[in-house]
Amino acid sequence: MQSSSFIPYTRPTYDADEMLERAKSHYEWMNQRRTLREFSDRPVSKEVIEQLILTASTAPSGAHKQPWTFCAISNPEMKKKIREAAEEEEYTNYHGRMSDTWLKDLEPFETDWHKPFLETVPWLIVVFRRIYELDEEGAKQNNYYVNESVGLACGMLLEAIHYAGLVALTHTPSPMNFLTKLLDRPANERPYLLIPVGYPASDAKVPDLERKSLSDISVFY
Ligand code: IYR
Repeated sequence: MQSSSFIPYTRPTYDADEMLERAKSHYEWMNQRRTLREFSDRPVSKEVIEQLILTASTAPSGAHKQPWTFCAISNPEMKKKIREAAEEEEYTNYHGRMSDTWLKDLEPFETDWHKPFLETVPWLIVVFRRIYELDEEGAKQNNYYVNESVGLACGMLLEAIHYAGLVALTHTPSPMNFLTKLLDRPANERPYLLIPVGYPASDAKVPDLERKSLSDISVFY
């Protein structure tokens, strides 16, 4: 069994006013984050993407197993392959695999099976969840709370992208197994999210949406 040791941990604290001010200004800044579907081809450095991934990897995870792999793709041929495979799946989705209600719910977003942004954008980050690890004997050891852990890491990745002044789309072409094949990922990894990252196109628009109010989303006891 792995033994663990503990080290001291402290953080700055704020008085009540400053705390409230920080909480408010962080909300206001986070509330400016929007999901984008129209990207510029302006390059973003690999160093930036590396830092974003490091930030995502600070997420908590079940038993600290860190059950994630982030594949960052800037290679144009690989982006083209991913676009073609994603569009093939999405074509089928939009032509029968998605229910009428689902299609109706998507109307305000004006999405369809075309995914040109998968080639335009400088980086695609494909997040894989690692459902098990192999121990020294080659036996499978399941990871814990993998969906929760990887979901948290993706949330932190989106926040890091926003903080860097970049934009992203949480894209889930489904089924996503084509990503396992194209990126040659091992059997313990499953695709979780495909996140194009870059600058917004100069004429980018986002739907005029409202977020639910605090009273709609919270209950205090
Ligand atoms: N994956 C498809 C459909 C889609 C589904 C949901 I739920 C969205 O919020 C947006 C799109 C696509 O990317 O077009």
